[in-house]
Amino acid sequence: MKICIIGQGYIGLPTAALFADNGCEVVGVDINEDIIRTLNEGKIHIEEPGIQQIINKAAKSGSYHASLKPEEADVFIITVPTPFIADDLSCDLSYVVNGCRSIVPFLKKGNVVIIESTIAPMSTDNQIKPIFEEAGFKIGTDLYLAHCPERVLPGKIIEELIHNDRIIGGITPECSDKAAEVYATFVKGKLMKTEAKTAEMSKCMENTFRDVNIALANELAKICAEIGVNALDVIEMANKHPRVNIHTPGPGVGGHCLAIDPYFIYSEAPDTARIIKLARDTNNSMPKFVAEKTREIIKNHTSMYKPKIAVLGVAYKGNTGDARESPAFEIIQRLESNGYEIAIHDPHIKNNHYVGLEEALESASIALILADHNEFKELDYDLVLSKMKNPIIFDTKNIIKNCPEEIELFNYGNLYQI
Ligand code: SAJ
Repeated sequence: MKICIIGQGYIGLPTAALFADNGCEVVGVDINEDIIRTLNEGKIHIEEPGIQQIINKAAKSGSYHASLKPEEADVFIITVPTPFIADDLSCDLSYVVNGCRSIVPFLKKGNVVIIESTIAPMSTDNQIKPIFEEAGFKIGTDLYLAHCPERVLPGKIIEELIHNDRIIGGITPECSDKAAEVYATFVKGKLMKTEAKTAEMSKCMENTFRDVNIALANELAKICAEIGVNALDVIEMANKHPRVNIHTPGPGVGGHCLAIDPYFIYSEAPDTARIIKLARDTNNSMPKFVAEKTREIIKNHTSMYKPKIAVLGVAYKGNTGDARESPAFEIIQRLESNGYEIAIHDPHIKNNHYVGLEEALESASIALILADHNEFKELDYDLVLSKMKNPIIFDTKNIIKNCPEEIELFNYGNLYQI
């Protein structure tokens, strides 16, 4: 089976790697020349465990190559980004539509086309199907079209691609059958067949469920800071109830999924999707809250003339170099506009403006933890004590345990004590 995958990003590349590793011939297509060059040199451009080894093996055996242009194949998979349109918060399908148009000249009868990108409910029926029908294909007999959303967690992509259950949303039952056969190549989880619109809504709702629950945790943290309760203790106690699972409050919600997908539902039914929108607004308010609390800590607990803030971590997710939609950027920008000197350190992100841990901590008034990297869970406290005069840590990810007494620690458990 030959597979052509449009988009070689966080999802397209690992998917390509797994098909190539399981007996398929794979061409990975991307519009970015640098990415194609990097991949054809046998290197990968994302930080994700396990992929480099598989790509090395596949490139050697000839089962994988990267290209700027699609090629004829049996199966076409679209894994391109779907941002939202700022004006009305709707799903921007332009990359998906362009990807679909780009494969039309290479399509033959009997091919399978799968959209993996997260898309708003009804997109496959209303916007994607017509592209192939206009090209003369009858869906369900000449061409098999399905929406099979990816649902993997960065950092564990390979494991989750193989073991997670998969939603297979065909335009017709025949489309679902054909798409399921494709994934049966390597997926060990269940292949659950359904309609395209159900698959679209399920995927958007999975991330909305999480976003709404995080918003509840963030709201709890704000209420506790206001009325003087330890939010972290509350969460620990409440979660001992067998049917309660309060999520973890943090600096806001980042990433390309939770911060975006709920809008796809909201924009389809704005008058009805009220909790969904309120949750987005609550999570979007967290960077302002963190910046305000940081200012309060500095004001009440330091006497420096020109305070310096060491920002530890900008990635939206711990132990990855992924900073897409990270709330850290708004926090940094707000604090910078207040005139603070900011030194940024993120051991997982290469950036000429970022500095090493020692340099970031040097004479800093406060260390502000914005990412739950393992490096910060086990901070070198001797270094902190030697570099900072009256060390204060504001841990917005609630990861610091066993902090020495000489360091003043703020987290969502004691914000009311600022
Ligand atoms: N976060 C909190 N509190 C929590 C959990 C997360 O503040 O209790 C924050 C994180 O710090 C991060 C953001 O939420 O900024 C999102 O992180 P995440 O790890 O929950 O999710 P993503 O966006 O990396 O991946 C999600 C996953 N969806 C679900 O868990 C329902 C993944 O399975 C999806 O494949 C992915 O979205 C996607 O591509 O849609």
